[in-house]
Amino acid sequence: MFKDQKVSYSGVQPSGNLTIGNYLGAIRNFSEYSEQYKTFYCVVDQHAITVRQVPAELRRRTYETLALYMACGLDPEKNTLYVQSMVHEHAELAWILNCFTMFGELSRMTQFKDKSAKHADNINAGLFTYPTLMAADILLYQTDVVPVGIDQKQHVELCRDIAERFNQLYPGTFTVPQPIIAKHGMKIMSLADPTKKMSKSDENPNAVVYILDDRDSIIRKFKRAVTDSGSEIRYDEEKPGVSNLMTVYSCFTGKTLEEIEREFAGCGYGDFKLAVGEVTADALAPVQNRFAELLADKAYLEAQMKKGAEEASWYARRTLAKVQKKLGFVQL
Ligand code: ATP
Ligand code: LTN
Repeated sequence: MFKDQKVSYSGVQPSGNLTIGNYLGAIRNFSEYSEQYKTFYCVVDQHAITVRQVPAELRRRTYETLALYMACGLDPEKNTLYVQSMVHEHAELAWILNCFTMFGELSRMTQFKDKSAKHADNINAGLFTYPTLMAADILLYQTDVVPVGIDQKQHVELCRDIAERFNQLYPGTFTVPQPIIAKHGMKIMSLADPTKKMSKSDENPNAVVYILDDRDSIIRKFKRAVTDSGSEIRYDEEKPGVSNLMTVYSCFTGKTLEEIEREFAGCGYGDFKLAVGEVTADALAPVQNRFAELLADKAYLEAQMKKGAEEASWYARRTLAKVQKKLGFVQL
């Protein structure tokens, strides 16, 4: 579809306030592709309704997520930034892909198992088929690379399997995508329980550092972070608390784990936690300032949403038409 240009595609749900996990594991890495790839970054509101949302909040967060994409450095002139529900081809292709995805495959998805345990009163079919909608997102744009945190690798691998299965039956339909997982920051852990992923829908606000938290809250949350027994600043998988803080420090400063160990040799956890809080607050300050400016201009954000949806639709329409033709749907 793009001749010599490769395609990067990713998405974030407007299901809560975005965290430093979303930033370091995903959004910060999106702009790496802006120059050489054709890039599509989507606010996946249709995925968000697989768990109950308050409509006014979903709407507000959709604007906010789009503004955060831009505040994190994604220029809407160089990247197609858009909202999933504004491009109806996603839902249409998802239905088709449902017919090429096995019940057993979907049953094995760990996110489905986790979310159905967490929302036991609402294990709906959308939660189950969430990965086929995600596959539709990716495959509509003939995507080559999908930058995501490691928790999404399994979904991208399923998307590859679906694409390969479809291509075997109908050759030459889809590009088979690769997941790209950031080396550092692939999985930032909760500050309250460092064996759990930091997640924007966590009920404990102290477990999570939000991109938009003010400086004092950031520093306070890191000060209270659960650490392990001992006092040495050393990366050790047996010590997930301090190792997680070292990962965050490394991501925001660019320093290696060895450099950090040397820098904090002889210091206690207290000093180190303060330093992690400070570098995080410093790194997020420019993003927060730009976000505030963007959010104040709703008309601009809406114009960008419209432009993004028009651009995305142009590509999505072409792939969907190709799929429909291959399947034998009558096209007038
Ligand atoms: P939810 O809690 O609603 O499931 P989430 O915080 O897991 O949300 P998503 O919208 O599902 O966030 O994810 C957006 C992107 O951020 C994905 O690429 C995901 O892999 C990445 N991501 C989410 N949490 C983390 C984390 N703690 N560390 C690294 N990457 C993450
Ligand atoms: N499932 C992803 C969000 C998502 C996505 C995508 C990511 C929806 N569609 C397409 C990459 C490509 C998540 O982060 N929970």
